[in-house]
Amino acid sequence: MRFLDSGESHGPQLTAIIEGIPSGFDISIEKINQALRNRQQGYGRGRRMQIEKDQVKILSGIRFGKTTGAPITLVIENKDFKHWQDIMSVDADDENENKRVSRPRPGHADLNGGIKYNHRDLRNILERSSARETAIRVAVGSLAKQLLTPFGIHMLSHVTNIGGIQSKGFYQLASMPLEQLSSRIDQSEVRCIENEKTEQMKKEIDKAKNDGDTLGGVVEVVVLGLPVGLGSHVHWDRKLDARLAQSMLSIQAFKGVEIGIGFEAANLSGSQVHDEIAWSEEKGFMRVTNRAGGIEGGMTTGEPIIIRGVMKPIPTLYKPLQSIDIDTKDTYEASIERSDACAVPAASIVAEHVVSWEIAHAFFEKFSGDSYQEIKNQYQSYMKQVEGY
Ligand code: EPS
Repeated sequence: MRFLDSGESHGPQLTAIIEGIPSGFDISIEKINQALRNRQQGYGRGRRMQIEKDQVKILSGIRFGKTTGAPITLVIENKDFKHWQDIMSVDADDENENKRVSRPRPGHADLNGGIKYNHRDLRNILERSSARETAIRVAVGSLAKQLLTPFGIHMLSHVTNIGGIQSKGFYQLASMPLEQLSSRIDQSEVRCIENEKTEQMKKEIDKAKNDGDTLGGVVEVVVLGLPVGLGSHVHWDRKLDARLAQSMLSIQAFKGVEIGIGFEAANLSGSQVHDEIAWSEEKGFMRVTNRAGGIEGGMTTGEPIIIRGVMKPIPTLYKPLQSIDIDTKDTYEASIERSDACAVPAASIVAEHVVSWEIAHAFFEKFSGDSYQEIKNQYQSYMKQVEGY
């Protein structure tokens, strides 16, 4: 299973081609569109989100609501393209020297990308490094998520920190039923489970916005209903925790990842960190606690996966930061007209969907086949084997 995506932030569209999806899986376009709507929401977004109305178009690989086994093509139109047609034109005659971007923004890919790809117009870098690309990755992840639903695998995401305002994580919320968690998260404008913290986070965002500044934060994703043994210990590149970390860090502006208790493990002794093993007739093998966050030895333990990612404050600021013009080499103060003050709530949706893709990838590596029926047979036979272990 793999996918490639393409598209510029202000170009005509984002496109993904997904290969290796078995046949016979139910896919709901409405579920993909709901995920896209969720990604567009969240307190702290800028004016661009009033222009875009993300909706997926499926151009291949699905007929009558089911996957056919052929490559699946997804497209999301950029409504803003109509304002950028000249600047984003493919036609050489439309090139306009005056519209060139020569001032790299600190914290962005602009300068490194410009030097590496030898562009004198930094728009060639910023258009592709933009977080607009996360829209198509959410669409791909939503499709992947739907492939896992028949096997009882579900995921949820929320925000646990914005600008230093900390809220409860899944460890403290484990006793709350999934539906209740989910509806409380969806009701919060910043996808935070605690009402009081939601208000505090919104105040921090307002403050940052008034100061021409931006805020980052922490998002957390939980995956439930996993079988034991997805991923593997045998090769570095088959370890599920390593793959999840890679995909989380591939989200624009993400700077760190924690699995389970994460960095807190440095402050504790081994006996306080590792999860004791138990067994019961009804449940088989299990862990008494889940500090490992559902992965040991690069493989799922069968306990929920708990993974967090930290997003840096968006580097496109109204407040000027010092930079250098690549043509004149003069110092200037970089400031920008339009940006999000905080996109952490949106990033929680993105994190949930890149995790969904990675879990589906590992799932279909373990249970491989060309059709739903073939995969279901394999899954059931493995679960029987696990039960008898
Ligand atoms: C982004 C800058 C802003 C965001 C954009 C990501 O876009 P613009 O420069 O057009 O105002 O709105 O996010 C999205 C378009 C999106 O769909 O999330 C950036 O530089 O990364």
